[in-house]
Amino acid sequence: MKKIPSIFILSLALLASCTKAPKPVGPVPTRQQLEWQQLETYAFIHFGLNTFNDMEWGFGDTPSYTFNPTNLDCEQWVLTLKNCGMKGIIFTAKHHDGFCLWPTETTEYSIKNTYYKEGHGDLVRELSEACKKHGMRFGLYLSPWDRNQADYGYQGYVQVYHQQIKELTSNYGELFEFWFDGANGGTGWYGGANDMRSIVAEHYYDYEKARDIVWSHCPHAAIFGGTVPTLRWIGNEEGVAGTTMWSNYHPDYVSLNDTKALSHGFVDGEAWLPAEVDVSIRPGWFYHEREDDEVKSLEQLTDIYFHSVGRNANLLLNFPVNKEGRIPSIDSLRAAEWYRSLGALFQKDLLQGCKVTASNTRASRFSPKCVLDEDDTKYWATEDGIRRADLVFEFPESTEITSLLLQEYIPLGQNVKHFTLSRYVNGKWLPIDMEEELTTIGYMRLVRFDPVKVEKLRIRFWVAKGTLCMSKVAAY
Ligand code: FUL
Repeated sequence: MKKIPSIFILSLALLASCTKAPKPVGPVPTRQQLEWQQLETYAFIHFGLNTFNDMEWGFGDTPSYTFNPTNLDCEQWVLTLKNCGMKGIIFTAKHHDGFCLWPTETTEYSIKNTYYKEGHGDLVRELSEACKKHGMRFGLYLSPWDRNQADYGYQGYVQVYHQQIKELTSNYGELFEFWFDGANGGTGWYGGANDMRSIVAEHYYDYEKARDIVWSHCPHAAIFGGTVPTLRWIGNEEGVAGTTMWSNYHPDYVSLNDTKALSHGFVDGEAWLPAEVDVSIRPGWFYHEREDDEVKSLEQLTDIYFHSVGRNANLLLNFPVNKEGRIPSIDSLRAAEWYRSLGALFQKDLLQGCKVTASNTRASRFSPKCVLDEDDTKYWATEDGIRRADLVFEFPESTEITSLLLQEYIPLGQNVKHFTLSRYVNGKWLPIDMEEELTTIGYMRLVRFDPVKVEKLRIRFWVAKGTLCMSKVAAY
């Protein structure tokens, strides 16, 4: 038999290995984390006793009868938020004051003891049903800190807290996210004691058990806060993620409130812990009439979008409900204007119709054309070991662009560490000047720049942790 040259066998082996999908780089998202990331924008609703008493952090002694909305309509909330592109709502079932907006069996400090529906109201039910009716995801915020409970700081309260989680997760259908707030301990009414209670949150609340209760009823819920979250806080309430933003994180840092680490993540983090940017459309989280003229401007909201969703994080935008029980029209009109303006900006992908080439391609099924289609299971990938490569888009005619969208194929991890953009005009490659550094991409990176004319656009990926895998590139 004729001997097959070993170089031939080697080439065949290389070819076979390259038609296979690349190996993941570092930690990868779970299916639940991936679905959560794809939500991109959803709303917070802060409503409760604070709304009626012009407070942000009730002390725990405000009489429950002061909760008295006159024209409450959960469908108005849902339709308003749907109209500005929100995919879900997270509702404050209980804030730090301990007042419960559902008829819990754990305390008398609840909606049962108000004039609302003569004590037969249940806002968690009303909102969950309105969300279901209009195809909106539903999630809950339950403050661990409770300034009303006499037992707060002692073991008895932890059982109450776990019982509240059980009531909320077992009676209102599927939840997409459960929020354990990080503000913990301090002064409060505490059943009349009027004192100061300090706790060590990581140990006190038994968050592993709390998580298990959530998942035993709502197995797909993302978890914010506590010791075993599936996502992390971004480290500020201003609506800004770091320009370098890894979804990778060091497990040892989960319980530390290290704001720098939270806003940037870690290039070599061993866990997948994507970030959520929470920010209010007004200065406060709860409604205050005096803030009616401080609703964020279109420009501020647009910056927030680019600095959150555009930097590999999800945006949780808060809408306070007013004393009537409605989202005020100033807020809803502004948010709708913002959504329309984003829609106009992202209306037409100018890369559609371009010829796309790459300096390296793994195999035909990982062709650079994959970055132009809408199928997020397809991606352009380089051969094993190739961590530096170019993607070039050739326009049919000179075209003006002002922004770019990039997405890595994150089911295989987050990979890109640095990239640059250049444009080809009059026979020369020129850099596209950028205000922010172009480091990470992750699930999504949006970059804005002054309008430039391009005949060709080049994205140069300079450094990556492993094989490059890009699922989408678009220009506007
Ligand atoms: C913080 C709370 O103290 C604020 O009142 C608000 O609920 C915000 C979303 O989280 O920790």
